[in-house]
Amino acid sequence: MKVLILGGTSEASALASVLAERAIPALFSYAGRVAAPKPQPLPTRIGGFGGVAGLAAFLAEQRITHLVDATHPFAQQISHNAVAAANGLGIAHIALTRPPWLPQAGDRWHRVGDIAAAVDALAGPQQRILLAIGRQQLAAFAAKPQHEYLLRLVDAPEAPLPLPDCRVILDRGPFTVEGDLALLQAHGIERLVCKNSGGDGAMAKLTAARQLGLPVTMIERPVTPQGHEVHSLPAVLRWLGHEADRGV
Ligand code: 3Y8
Ligand code: NAP
Repeated sequence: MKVLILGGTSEASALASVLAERAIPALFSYAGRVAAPKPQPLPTRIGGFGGVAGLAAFLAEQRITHLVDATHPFAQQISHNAVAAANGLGIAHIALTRPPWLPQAGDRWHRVGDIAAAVDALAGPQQRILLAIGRQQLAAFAAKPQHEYLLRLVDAPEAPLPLPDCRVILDRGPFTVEGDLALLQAHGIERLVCKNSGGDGAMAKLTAARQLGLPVTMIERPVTPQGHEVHSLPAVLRWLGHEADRGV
């Protein structure tokens, strides 16, 4: 057995730790989106593969037997490529994803289908907005320049930002409720805009928004064919035939 984990999420890191502890032969892969990705306890490669063909060639040359797609639910392209490359080679594939968040009592969510709908929803008068969607899709919000945006980014922006009135805080999660409460209050945030990423690593801001009674524009995730999909680490270990070991 030799596993390739397509990473970039808390769940991918947790899986990498378990495989390393159990000395299960495995490799870890990042896209190379941030300057210093979190180190992993597995041999790690950073950068794109070169589409489906590049990923298939990597799987073949590395003699990967099990492909685990533990990428983020908004990372659509890599997930599509993973299914296509695994099917093409006839190797085992599983997607480890986390269920979307659901609104709870006290939440003031406005759910939209994509980034463009989130931008359209900001047509009102100026607000102080925490735009917690990372860096890749900021340009769309230039269509609503009237707002004061607070951006949370992993790395300092290299190019000028596309928003006329914005401030940047540099931070990588997982985040805490205390930290996000303090952030929202310190900046007088009146609305959050975020992706329905699921999981625990980015949920703190929603709990903080609920406590402060703030509205949230929630961008629902795209539909991506994941093939065989599970939502827990034990389910992946069972699939790998390693559930018999110590409990997780
Ligand atoms: C490079 C690798 C771990 C993984 C930690 C999770 C949690 C913290 C919350 C907010 C939301 C956002 C963003 C976010 C979170 C975890 C997880 C998660 C959201 C790192 C990482 C990589 C990335 C890429 C980065 C994106 C950006 C998205 C910031 C590592 C830290 C907004 C997604 O500057 C950029 O270009 C950043 C790009 C893709 C989305 C975007 O479009 O900008 N993640 N994030 C991965 C690679 O190269 O393959 O250093 O850990 C990983 C994590 N980010 O092991 O602890 O599990 O999701 N990541 C979102 O959910 O909306 C922040 O601020 O409240
Ligand atoms: P994406 O749009 O689905 O993928 C674009 C291209 O990036 C892929 O075709 C592939 O390039 C490369 N790629 C993506 N993930 C990779 C990985 N783990 N290893 C090697 N190459 C990878 O991906 P994305 O949304 O930019 O996400 C990039 C990374 O950030 C992923 O690891 C993801 O888990 C993480 N992340 C993304 C988000 C988000 O909001 N999108 C949030 C948190 C974490 P080639 O075609 O050249 O192979």
